[in-house]
Amino acid sequence: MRIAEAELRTVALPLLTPFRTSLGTQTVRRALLVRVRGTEGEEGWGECVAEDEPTYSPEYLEGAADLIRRFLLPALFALPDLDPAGVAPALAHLRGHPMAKAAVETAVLDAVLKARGLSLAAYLGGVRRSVRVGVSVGIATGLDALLDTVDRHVSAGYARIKLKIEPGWDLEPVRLVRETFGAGLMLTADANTAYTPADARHLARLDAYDLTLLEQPFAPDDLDGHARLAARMDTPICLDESITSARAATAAIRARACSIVNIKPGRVGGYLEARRIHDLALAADVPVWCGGMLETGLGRMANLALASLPGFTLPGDISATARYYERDITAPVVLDGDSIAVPEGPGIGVTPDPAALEAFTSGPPERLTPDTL
Ligand code: OSB
Ligand code: MG
Repeated sequence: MRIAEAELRTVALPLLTPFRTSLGTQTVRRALLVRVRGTEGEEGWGECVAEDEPTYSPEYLEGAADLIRRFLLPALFALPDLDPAGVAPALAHLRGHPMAKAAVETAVLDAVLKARGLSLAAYLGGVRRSVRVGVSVGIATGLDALLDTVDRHVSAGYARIKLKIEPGWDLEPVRLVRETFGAGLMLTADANTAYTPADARHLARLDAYDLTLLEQPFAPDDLDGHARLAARMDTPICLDESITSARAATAAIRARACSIVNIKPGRVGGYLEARRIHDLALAADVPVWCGGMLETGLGRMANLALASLPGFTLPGDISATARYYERDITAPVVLDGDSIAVPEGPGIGVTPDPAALEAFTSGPPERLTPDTL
């Protein structure tokens, strides 16, 4: 089968509360959705996790849409056979843009697996029917507000709390949350590159608070800085922004720049590359967990499939719909205890709800066929 038609649309979902990190504040999540239809009628969806601005990564939503429209879909329309494993090789001559590539590969995976009646979790080699999950808590307006937010998520049942930190919002919030919720709370901190190696002594003071990991303190390309910090801290260093491929993961692990890896399919070019990172990390005894990009239900359902692989031993940033949005574009993702069920249906296991799509889509969806190119 070939791709007969594709559609690009942008949805805009208001966040229930603003999400502030060291990179900026988000109040609305805009997401680029890719739908493909094969020549035998099967449909598949993919969510592109590129954000409005190129702050977390060099990609951004409008740029990703342009790339998909002008380069990625034309390359895929030329493919005689829609094998998911053939998508990345067919796009490899186009440099970079992992988030855009991941979105189209996911749409193809969803279409092909739906046609085969196979779930994404089964295809990837998942071994769990539900996965433990946590919440990523943004930088708050004050310490009282932070404690209220953490209390709400702990009461809801989440297995782990991750605090966003930056210079001026680090030791005190971490200390207070540890003191208030006790030794039993699994707690981590994510700096989103807000520090430099000159801050190493300051960051080492986080060792007092028994964090499960410290995520990405330094710039994405500073493997050496992370390795030197890892050598002087007891807290395990986890990399997020630095891990852009399986090769980058191998280099980071070899350099001892991290002892834990955050895997985000968008950041690494798709679920198949994400699985390669899982495999190499498992072989190296490096725990992994599934990160998040404030995805809609579509992206989070797919992430649940990835997180069901055996090496995902730490709770992921895959929270229930109620943590992000009043209304989702899929059936709501719900928490069950400290876990979320892995979808069992074919492909991603969900399809966006047409009424919700209608309500959230900004501008007319763009339809692309081999003839329109
Ligand atoms: O660094 O993990 C991050 C959201 C957007 C961009 C980067 C990050 C995040 C989060 C939120 O931490 C995770 C989630 O989707 O809940
Ligand atoms: Mg992160």
